[in-house]
Amino acid sequence: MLRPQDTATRETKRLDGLWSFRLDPDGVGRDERWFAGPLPGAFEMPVPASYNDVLPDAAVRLHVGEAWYQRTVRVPHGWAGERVVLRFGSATHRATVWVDDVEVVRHEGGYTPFEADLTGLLAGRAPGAELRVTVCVDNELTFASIPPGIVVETPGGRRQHYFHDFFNYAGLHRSVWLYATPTTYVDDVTVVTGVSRGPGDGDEVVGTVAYDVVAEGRDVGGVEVRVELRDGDGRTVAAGIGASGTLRVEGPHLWAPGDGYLYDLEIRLVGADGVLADVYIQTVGIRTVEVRGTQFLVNGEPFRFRGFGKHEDAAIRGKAHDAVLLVHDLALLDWIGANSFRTSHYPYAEEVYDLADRHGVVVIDEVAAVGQNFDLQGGLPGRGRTFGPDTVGAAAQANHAQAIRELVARDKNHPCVVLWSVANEPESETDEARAYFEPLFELTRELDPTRPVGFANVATAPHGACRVSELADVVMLNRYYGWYVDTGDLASAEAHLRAELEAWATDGKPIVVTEYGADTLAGLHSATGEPWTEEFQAAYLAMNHRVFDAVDAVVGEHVWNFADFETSAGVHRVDGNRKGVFTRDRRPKAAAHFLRERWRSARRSAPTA
Ligand code: BDP
Repeated sequence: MLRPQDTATRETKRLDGLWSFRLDPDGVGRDERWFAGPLPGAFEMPVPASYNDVLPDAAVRLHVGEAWYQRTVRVPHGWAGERVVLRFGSATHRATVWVDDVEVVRHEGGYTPFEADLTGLLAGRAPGAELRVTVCVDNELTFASIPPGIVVETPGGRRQHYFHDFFNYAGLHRSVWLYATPTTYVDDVTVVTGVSRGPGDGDEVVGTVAYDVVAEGRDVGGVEVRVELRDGDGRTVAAGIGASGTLRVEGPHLWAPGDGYLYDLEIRLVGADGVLADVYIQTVGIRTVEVRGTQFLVNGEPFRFRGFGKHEDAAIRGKAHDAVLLVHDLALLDWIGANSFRTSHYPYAEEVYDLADRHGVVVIDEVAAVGQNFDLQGGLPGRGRTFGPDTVGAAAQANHAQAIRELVARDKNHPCVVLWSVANEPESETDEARAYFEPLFELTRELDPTRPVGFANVATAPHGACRVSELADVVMLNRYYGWYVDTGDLASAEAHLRAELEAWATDGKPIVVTEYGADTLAGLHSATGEPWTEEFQAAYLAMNHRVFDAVDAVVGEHVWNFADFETSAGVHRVDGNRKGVFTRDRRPKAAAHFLRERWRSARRSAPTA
């Protein structure tokens, strides 16, 4: 799905700011047609934001069910006769949208964009019409949703339980747009890049950019697709005619970790009369990704992942996309010497990938399939297996497949994305899990044959027991030796971690340790390095690194987590999860300085690895 863009033929209007908002605890808004007029009893709510922590009100924070947003918007006068689209960056976890009294779109899944074409609805209206946009957002998690959850009735009201370790923030977390395109328009583009040596002259590098443009609309039969690839200085380096083709770039400046060099692919639809029908610009990073044996190669060079599992999380804002935090977080990644992160445990805002592209930061892109494991914290004793007809079954699998489709459709053209993660810590040692995941791996490969696919394996399904990892190209392991097991006993932890990694290494695939970490209360110190202290976090990381450095197949280390983050209340969580290397407000703990030493010196010796 393309992004809203301002070009010679396109215009955008962002609908962020204060919207009217109200909860619907009794679920009456649809019957009472709250969309049909000004939202009754509404108060202000910023967009983008999670609604949960904006007000000091437990009823809002812990609300379960539907919540309503509304605002009016004027369609710019100059858009008369254009195709007009309303687009949501995300609505967590599902939404129904009305424009005036008309339902225009429904969407399931809290972390991918969706849109409604309003052109038909606007036909016959005077230019500059005012529209009432109403969104009903539902935060309920069920066995069918991605991620799963269960709502229980308690004396205090309905409560949402879930099996993942981050707060169930909800609302409109990302920008809402109204945008206009011509009625004949570029609907989609897919770009796949390659790198080869030039024919004959051994050393000359040639980049290839295979493109596939989908045009739609009224006069689509009467337009020709023309593309032009421009380098960072605006010079045209290749051009093509036709909806698909392959451009050759002699001596390309490759996109590489630490070197986010981008080209612009300008796509034009041109009518027989030479008139420009539409123009869209797609950024392109020329690079390759490949798994070969136990190596993960970017542009044919071994790449080692250094960085974090992150979250979209901040005080008050919850999971809102926030440009301040985005720029700050990427600057901190650079400061600490990290080269990559995982979008644990859901697709992040599109702006995050734009900046990662531009900064040469490598991304493992994860779908929101987290907590598909009833054995873990928050589990439901006695409920049996996670996957099955009465629990996470066919309906969940269909939603999971759709979430993968939307993830790939959204992020396929980002050079920063090098690996798809189809789940985090699912039950994976059972036949049911295997049957559930096999088609999802196939689907992901079918949608994108160019990137490896994996999932983050949980400690309770070790090598030999896990039935899903053989479907993966990369072994991704979340391990907490020294924290959840061998707590505080780093000598035992080291032996156990090493034994397990050596077992996984026999599979002959690259291993990325996608989580290792220890809860650490900033400011808590101890001469003897007790768990929860800053000293322990650093010693714990050092132990892990000794083991990683001794096992050749380990090609990546992602500390859990970049920053402290909010979770649901629980006896193992003190104001959230404290495994951050930075606090929630992004102050470094002692471990940050320790990691900085290790990762910056690695970067000095291999700047693009
Ligand atoms: C893993 C999960 C992650 C948790 C982490 C932890 O993948 O979401 O936050 O452990 O317990 O199980 O800190």
